[in-house]
Amino acid sequence: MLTLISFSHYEGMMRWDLGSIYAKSPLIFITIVYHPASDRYGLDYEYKPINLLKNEQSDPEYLKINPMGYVPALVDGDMVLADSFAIILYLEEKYPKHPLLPSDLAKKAINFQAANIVSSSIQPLLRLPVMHYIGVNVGEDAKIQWVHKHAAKGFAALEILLKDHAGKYATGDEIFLADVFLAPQIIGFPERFNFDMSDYPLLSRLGEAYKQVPAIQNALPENQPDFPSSRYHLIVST
Ligand SMILES: N[C@@H](CCC(=O)N[C@@H](CS)C(=O)NCC(=O)O)C(=O)O
Repeated sequence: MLTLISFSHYEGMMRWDLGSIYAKSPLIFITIVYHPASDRYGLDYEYKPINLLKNEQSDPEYLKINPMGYVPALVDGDMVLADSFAIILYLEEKYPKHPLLPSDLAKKAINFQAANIVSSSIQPLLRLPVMHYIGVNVGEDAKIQWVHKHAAKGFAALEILLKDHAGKYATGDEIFLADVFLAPQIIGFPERFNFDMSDYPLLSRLGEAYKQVPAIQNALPENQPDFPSSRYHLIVST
């Protein structure tokens, strides 16, 4: 049995409801790929939420799993692995039945590049500690400007990169690695951050296509076991 350790949706969504800026977790990268309800990528796993707002990622027990103190992490028997990219590539080789990387070398390279734009050049800049630092040292208003600036830069690069490769999805008519990283970055982002997507027609179209994919629907925060049943209760309880 695989154990996936990732952030608690309960706390993550609580912050969104309260209007704070919160970047969507790489957790969703993994759940999209390996959600048990997904026909294509289904793998059974146990899910252990980590409460980031209670700083559980810095708990000494968790630091034994990932000394970086980030989620997600994966435990597979004796194998302990952290970082979405490493986890996905590990599972890709261990369970090659439904590959997320195309065999065509050029297409594979585009997938790596697009996934890396999200995981290295967008997501880390929108992380909770970065937002916290900006809020404290620059000002609350600067957070949204920061998010817009760095999302716009990454989104513009993705539009150019994918324009000659996209089909129904980022690099053709099948879901590949690039889509697994793009979906969580695009879905919900414009609403959450009041971000105008009109300069990014390709990404907008991909976002709509992703929302129709059952595995992606299953991976949305509201479909996770720790998502609160009542947002009202959630807000009051804070
Ligand atoms: N490169 C890592 C980044 C992981 C990451 O940024 N995780 C965030 C959640 S979105 C986290 O654990 N934040 C806790 C913290 O910053 O203290 C990956 O892709 O897995």
